[in-house]
Parts: sequence; C-alpha cells; structure tokens
Amino acid sequence: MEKHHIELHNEKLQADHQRRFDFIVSEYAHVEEVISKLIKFQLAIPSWAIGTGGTRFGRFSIGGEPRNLEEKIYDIGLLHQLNRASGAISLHIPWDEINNSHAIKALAAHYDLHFDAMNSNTFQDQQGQVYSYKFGSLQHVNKAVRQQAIEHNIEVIHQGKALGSESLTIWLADGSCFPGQLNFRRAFQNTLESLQEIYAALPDNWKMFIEYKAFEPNFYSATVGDWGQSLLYANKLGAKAYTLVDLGHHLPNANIEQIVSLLLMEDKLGGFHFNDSRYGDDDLTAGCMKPYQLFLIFNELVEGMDAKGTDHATGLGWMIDASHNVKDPLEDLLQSVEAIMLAYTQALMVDRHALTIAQQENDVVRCQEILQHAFRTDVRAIVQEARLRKGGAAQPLALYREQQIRKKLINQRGSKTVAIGL
Ligand SMILES: [Mn+2]
Repeated sequence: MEKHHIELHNEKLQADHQRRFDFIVSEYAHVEEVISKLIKFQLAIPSWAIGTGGTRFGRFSIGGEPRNLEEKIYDIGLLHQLNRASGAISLHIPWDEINNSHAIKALAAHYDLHFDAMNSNTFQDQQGQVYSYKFGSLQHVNKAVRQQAIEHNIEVIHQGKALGSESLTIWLADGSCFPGQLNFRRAFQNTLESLQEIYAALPDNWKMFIEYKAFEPNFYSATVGDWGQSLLYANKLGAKAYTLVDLGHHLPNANIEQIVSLLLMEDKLGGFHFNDSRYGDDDLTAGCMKPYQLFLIFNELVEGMDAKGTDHATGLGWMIDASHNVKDPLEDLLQSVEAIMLAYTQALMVDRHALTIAQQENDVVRCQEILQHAFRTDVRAIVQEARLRKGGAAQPLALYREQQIRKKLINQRGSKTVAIGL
C-alpha cells in the first residue's frame, strides 16, 4: 500500500483520536511507559494463517489467496504496514517451499519482517516419504520411522538457520486412539530419545519449543498431552528446551493463566500461540470468545516476566495460531492482533502495587476490583497512539476495507487460489 493512503486515512481520523487519547492521558499517569512497551511488541504471523483454513468437512476459498511463499510474505508485510505489530513470520516445512533462502530473507527484510520459529511437520505423510506417520513419528515403535522424523526436524533447523530464525517449534500428533494401543512409558521414552537427537543439532543461540495438546487427532492419549508432559521433556532436554502454550490445546476450563505463571517461574515458558475457542482447538480469532481470559493470561505474563526481569518483546516467542473457514484471513488477523494488543495494554495498566497489598490482606473483593478496573478501561486510544507513532494506520481494518485489498488480491491472483497448508 502506498504511504500516502495511510497518511490521508490518519489525517481524517486525527481530531477524533486526539480527543480520546487526551482523555486517557488525563486519567492515567503511566501512559507513555505503556506506549513504549507497545511500540516494541511484535506478533509473528504463521504462514498457514493467511489462507482460509478448513475443517475436515471442507474448505471454502475466499479468493486471492497467496500461491507461494513470496505472496505469503507480501500479505504479512501488508498487515505489518497497517498495524506495525505483525513484524515476524513463522514458517512451516514442508508447506512452505524455500527455493532460495537468500532471496526470501531479502524479501522479508524489504517488508521489515523477520523469521520467527520454524515449524516441523510429522503429522502428515508427504509424497515420496519412505515411512508412514500413521502410528506416530518421534514416538514410533520402529526406530527407522523415528529416524526419518528426526532427520526432518534437523532439516527444518538448517532451513531456519539460513533465514535467521532462532527457534524450532515441535508439535506432535503422536499418541493413541484406543486403550492398549501404546505402552505410555515406552512412547514417552522413544519421544524423549528422538527429541534429544534433534536437540543435539540445535545451534547455540536457538530454542526448542515443545508444544502440547490434550487431544486430536488422537483421542485416547497424547504423547505430549499437557504442560506437565511438555515440561518433563523440556527439563530432561536442557536449557534450550521450553514449553509452548497454545491457548486452544487444553481441556475445557483449564486455568491457563496459572499454567503460564508457573512455567515462567521455572524459566520454562518459551512461546505462545494465540487463538480463541469455545469447545476445543477451535482456532478462532483471539479474544472473540473469552476476552477476559485473554486479559487474565496477559496479567500473569506481565507479572511473571517483570518478576524475572524478562523483556516483554523478546523474552518469549509470540505467535498467532488460528485458521478458520468463514472470514477474510487478513481481516481476521488484524482483529486478532488488535485483541492481543488490547489485552496486553490492559495487563500493563493493572495497579500491581495495590494488587499485592490487597492479596496480602486477603481482600478478595479489592483484588477483583483492581483486575476488573483495568479490564473495563477502554485502552483503544493507547493502542492506536502506539500504532500511529510507528507509522501504522489509525484503523487498520477500516483502511483495509476502504482500499478494497481483497478485491485487488483476487484480481491479481484469481478467485480460485488455495493457499498451501491445512
Ligand atoms: Mn499451535
């Protein structure tokens, strides 16, 4: 998008914004401090989120979807230009085909994007693959299958190194569908041994993220099924291994904010996947169902990171992991980023000193008042001000629609394109 479109859009909305921003500044003393943190905070967009997702029942293309990695980078660059908070891309191998890593790296840099965690895939069989992952990959009873999955992960590290990525996320579909199918202990030990071989290939400055998920595609046991199992692997592997929390990967009503707090205490929270859900791994837009939970999670993230002196922007890997069937994926991502920035801002505005005193005094009512006061504060003008100072659009979604971006993408790429991925 040309710069003057953003400038014109911002000029039109400036007076209205200034009035709302001045009001919040008059109410809160620390707005500038909050803005300086928002300016640095960036979310990674996964390459698979910019096409329409599907379900096992079908997929409905919106048209104009990216046909290759270059077009995915272009789309994420556009998001970043609009909100200046989507400055990273997370690739998935083999869904993303990297033919020339030098050129890909240069293209991303042109859009001010860097490469976040690399994602491996041993949950599907690829064409020409020797062994099948039908009964698992890193856990498999046959060492040859495990070896194939180990080598794939090491190959993903090599590809990531060439792009300047510094982390590998491993999510396994491994587990069992029926009682008796697996020896749980042997499956764990096989998985651990396989992870150890991958860990040995990690460069010194890299992190390994072990993502857990309670169920699906296996429905009886998952070999990395919860944060306890992930933490067991991470502790046994070493200092470069961390647990990754995906909001949709828990059993219903799990207290995710408590999980986050304890993982931070143990220096073992490595990364985060944002999405929202009502039932399971629904992969809906962040904050669309349970915005209060998102705020409570951010409240623990901020409290836990500050207790350790962790830099909010760089201490953890922040990524959106959502993909569904019915919205324009770029509009959906603009909504997710906005929801995350709002929850983060509200968490930054919690009166932490007052909360500590109220906790010490067992003043339960006051504790709730303090949290809900922050949650009920309209912080949209603060997020908008941070975005404007970074050169973004006052209202990214409104400008995206004004400029009829989807229509232009369909004209360029066609109405029947389907992005590679799920
Ligand atoms: Mn995930």
